[in-house]
Amino acid sequence: MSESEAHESRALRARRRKKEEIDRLGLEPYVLELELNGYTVVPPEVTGVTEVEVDELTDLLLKKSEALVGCEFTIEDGAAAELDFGNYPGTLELISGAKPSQFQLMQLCTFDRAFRNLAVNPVSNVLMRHLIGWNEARFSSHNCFIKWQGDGYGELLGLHCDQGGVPMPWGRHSLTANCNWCLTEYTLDNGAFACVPGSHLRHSHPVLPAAVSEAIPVECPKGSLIAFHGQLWHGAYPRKSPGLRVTIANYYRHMSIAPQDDIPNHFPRELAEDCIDPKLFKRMAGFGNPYQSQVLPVPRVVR
Ligand SMILES: O=C(O)CCC(=O)C(=O)O
Ligand SMILES: [Fe+2]
Repeated sequence: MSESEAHESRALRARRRKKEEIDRLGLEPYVLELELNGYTVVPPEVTGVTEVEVDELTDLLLKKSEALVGCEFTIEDGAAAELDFGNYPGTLELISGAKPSQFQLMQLCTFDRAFRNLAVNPVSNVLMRHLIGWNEARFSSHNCFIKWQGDGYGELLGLHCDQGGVPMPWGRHSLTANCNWCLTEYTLDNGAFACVPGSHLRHSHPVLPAAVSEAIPVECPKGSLIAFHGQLWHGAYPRKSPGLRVTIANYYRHMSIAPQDDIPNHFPRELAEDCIDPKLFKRMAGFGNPYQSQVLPVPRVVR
């Protein structure tokens, strides 16, 4: 078999495997939405993540928040004390100059097996591998947003593309893609995800402020998964109601893109074994990159 035949059969194998997985999990309608709109909302009945699991993830995140911030957190009432970020200007808040009303917890897969199990959820992984490349998709980072009543990202809704750091021109390929797991119900007043449907086909950064009037809230029940393309124009509406919006963002990348969190080199291997699908976790983590040592042989002098 020639090298090009071997390459082609690998690509064909990946395509066949992808189709089998999409069919097996009943994901065709969600894949079509991803293609058309750049995002899709997958209900808990389809992801297989139960309410008990959602509550367990939420409890772990609220406990971690309490440990880091120093006061109790509940979904109904939010933080039990007034919080102050000092002069911290936020990240996406910077676009509008809004005062931050959320914080992020990072490296979730180091916290607990429950987060590692979510990271290898078969439905989210098939959707991400569909967008990025069946063999080429890898984890980028695993984060959580804890958001309360306030200005959110301000008037411009923090609209951005996740693959914004990739040099232009962008092709139709998703070089990064994202899974937002909504651990609390998303409504406009609760501070829902905002996006411009179909904007991933414009292959550009959002045009502001015009994009704000094109944006829509993505409203969905607790436990839903919002999966989206790296070029989708998105952000979020401010939370107007009391209490908390809790979201896990499991972010993926093409293997040619640097990870946000250096999982290949720094994630503890023994933790990767401790989850429901260690094989998939290790594959998506991208452990074992060659070229960090003398991986190829050198010839020896003939005597
Ligand atoms: O705050 C939000 O809901 C938007 C999150 C976001 O931009 C992301 O996960 O990439
Ligand atoms: Fe984003």
